[in-house]
Amino acid sequence: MIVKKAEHVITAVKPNQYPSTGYPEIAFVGRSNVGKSSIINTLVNRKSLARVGGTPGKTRQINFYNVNDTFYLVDLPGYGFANVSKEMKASWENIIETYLYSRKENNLKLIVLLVDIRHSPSKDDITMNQWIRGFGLNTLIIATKADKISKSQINLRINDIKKVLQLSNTDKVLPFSSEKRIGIEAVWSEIDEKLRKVLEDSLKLNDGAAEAEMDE
Ligand SMILES: Nc1nc2c(ncn2[C@@H]2O[C@H](COP(=O)(O)OP(=O)(O)O)[C@@H](O)[C@H]2O)c(=O)[nH]1
Ligand SMILES: [Mg+2]
Repeated sequence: MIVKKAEHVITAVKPNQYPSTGYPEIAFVGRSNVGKSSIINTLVNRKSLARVGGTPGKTRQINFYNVNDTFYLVDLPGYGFANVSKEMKASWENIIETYLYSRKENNLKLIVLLVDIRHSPSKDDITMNQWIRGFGLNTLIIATKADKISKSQINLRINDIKKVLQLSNTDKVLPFSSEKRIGIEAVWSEIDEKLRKVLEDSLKLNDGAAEAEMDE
């Protein structure tokens, strides 16, 4: 992916604040502090487009980033932080759930679940994984902070994550590091594939419409 343009479009809470251009969306979800904002910066090659390392749990909004006027990278609120009130937990759950509900049919083409490569997925990660698969969404798992472990450990950790999340053999878990820039190509190639499908589908629709016109 050649990123010619990357800009913050809006910080949204309610669906009526979401962008209305209809561009496909790739959304990032995961625990607070797992590296969601960092991966967005790394993918678009910008130091601080998305705000990194904010007070965990403070960002209960959804940030939309326009890439190349073609699609959005979407930074969803982080979950799983300690010392959070029930109200606050319900509030982020509601924000994520509302987003998934309103975008699953048309806009949302891939949801990327981030887990820390060093740890087994948490209860919240397991719930989130089941939840997004329940929605029937295309899902990609990324194991972040791969620079924090030795190369020889990477496959062991990936296999543990697969096991705990009960993934099938065909499900991918990609190691990633914003710090050491590991895995960028692999993640873009997954995103590219989904965006290509969107384009193919819209061409098919157009073809269908043209054929219908010729039949008349
Ligand atoms: N070592 C290392 N630290 C990272 C990596 N990605 C993010 N971090 C750090 O983890 C913290 C949280 O990152 P952030 O992107 O804000 O996480 P978010 O809360 O999920 O958006 C920050 O201090 C980052 O510098 C990585 O790949 N390697
Ligand atoms: Mg963040």
